[in-house]
Amino acid sequence: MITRLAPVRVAGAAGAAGVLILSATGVASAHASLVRANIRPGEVFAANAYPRTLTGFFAENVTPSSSFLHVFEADPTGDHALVDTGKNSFPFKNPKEIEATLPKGLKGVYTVMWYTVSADDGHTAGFTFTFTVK
Ligand SMILES: [Cu+2]
Repeated sequence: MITRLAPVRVAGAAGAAGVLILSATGVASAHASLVRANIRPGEVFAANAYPRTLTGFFAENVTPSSSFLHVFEADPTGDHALVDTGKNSFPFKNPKEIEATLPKGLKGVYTVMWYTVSADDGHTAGFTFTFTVK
C-alpha cells in the first residue's frame, strides 16, 4: 500500500512544480498579449461554421475597464463596421480571458482587434489579425 502511494505523490509534486515554473515564466516574459484564441490568424470557415463566441486568452490578467477584443469588417473599401455585439465578457473564472459574441451570417473577411492593459503591471499591448468566412 505504502509503496504504491509513494510514486503517485512524487508525480503530483513534479506536476505542481512544472505549473509553477510555467506561470513564473509567463509573468516575467511579456505584457498581456494574446496567447491563443478559438479563431486563429488566417483561418477560413465555411458559412456559419465559425464560433459564435470568440474567446481570447492572454499572457497576463487583463484590466476589464480598459481592455477589449472586437471584430470588424475587413473589406478595405468598406466602412469597417463593428460586427460583434460591442460588449465584451470578462469571465470571473479566468482574468486572462476576453470574450466577444458574433452574430449569425457573417460572410467575408474580418479583422480581430485586441488591446489590453495588464492588471499585473499596467503595460499596454495590442494587435490585429484577419479571418475569413466563406
Ligand atoms: Cu508588461
